[in-house]
Amino acid sequence: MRVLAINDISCVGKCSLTVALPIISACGVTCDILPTAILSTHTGGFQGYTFRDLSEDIPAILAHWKSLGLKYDIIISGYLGSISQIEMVKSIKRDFLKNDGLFIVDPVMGDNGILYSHFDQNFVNEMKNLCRVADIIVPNLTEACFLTDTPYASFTESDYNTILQNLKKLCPQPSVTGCDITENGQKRSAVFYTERDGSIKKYSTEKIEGAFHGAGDVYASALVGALARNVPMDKAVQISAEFTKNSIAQTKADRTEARFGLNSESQMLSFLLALDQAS
Ligand code: PXL
Repeated sequence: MRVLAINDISCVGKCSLTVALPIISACGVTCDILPTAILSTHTGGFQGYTFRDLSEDIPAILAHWKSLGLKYDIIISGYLGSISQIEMVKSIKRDFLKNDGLFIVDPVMGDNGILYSHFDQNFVNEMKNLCRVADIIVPNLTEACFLTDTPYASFTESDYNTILQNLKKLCPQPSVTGCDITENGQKRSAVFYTERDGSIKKYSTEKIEGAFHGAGDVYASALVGALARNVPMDKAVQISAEFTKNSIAQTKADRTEARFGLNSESQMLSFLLALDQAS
C-alpha cells in the first residue's frame, strides 16, 4: 500500500503533514508527501506567520516522480494555498492514482462557520470541482455548508441528512465531521458518512466542549490509514472518530492551548491496537 498525502507543512501547530505523516505511517503503510506550502505556524490563531507557496517546485517534483513510474493506492489532499494548486491536484490524480485507487479530498477551508484566512467564494467554487473528482470527501460541518451553499446554523439530524444528500451530488461517498446531535438527552458529536452502497449512516462519540485545532486532520489521517489497511468503512469511521475524541480529551486534560493542535501522540497505541483487531 502506497499513500500520497498532499498538504502543507505548518512547522508548529500540529496539523496537515505533521499529523498525516506520523499517523498514516504508524498504520503500517508507506506515506509519501507533497508539501504545498511551508508556514512557520498554521493560520488559525497565530499572528505574523510566514507562508511560502511551493507551487513553483511542484512541476519538477512530479516530473521526477513520473520518471520513477510512481503510482498510488490512495491519494489524500488537504490544505491547498491557491486555485492553481487545486488544478495541480486534479492532474496529480489523473497521473499518479492507480486505476482502482481511492482519491480522498479533505476540503480544508474553514471552521466554526467561517472560512480560514486566504480563502474566498472563488476558492470554494473550485473546491467543489475538486470534490467532483473525489471518491470520498471528509469536510467538517463548516466546509460541508460552504460546499452545499447551506447557511451555517444549528441543525437537526434530518438537516444533516439533507446536507449529505446534497454533498452526494458532488461525490459518491461524502462524510461530515463535527455534527452536534442529542441522544437520550446527551449532547454528542457525530460523523455522518456514506457507505459504498450509498447508504448514509452516523457514528457518534461523547461531545467534548471547546474548539480544538487540527481535529479534522487527525480524523482524516486515521481514516486514510484504516482504509489503507482494508478496514471496512463503518469500522474505519468508528476507530478514527474514537481516536480523535480521545485525542481531544487528552488535549483538554493537558490544558495545552487549542492552537497548538491535538495531543494525539499518547492515544496512538490504542488507535493502532483497535486497527489491528479490525484488519
Ligand atoms: O488544520 C487545517 C489547516 C491546515 N493548514 C493550514 C491551516 C489550517 C487551519 O487553519 O491554517 C496552513
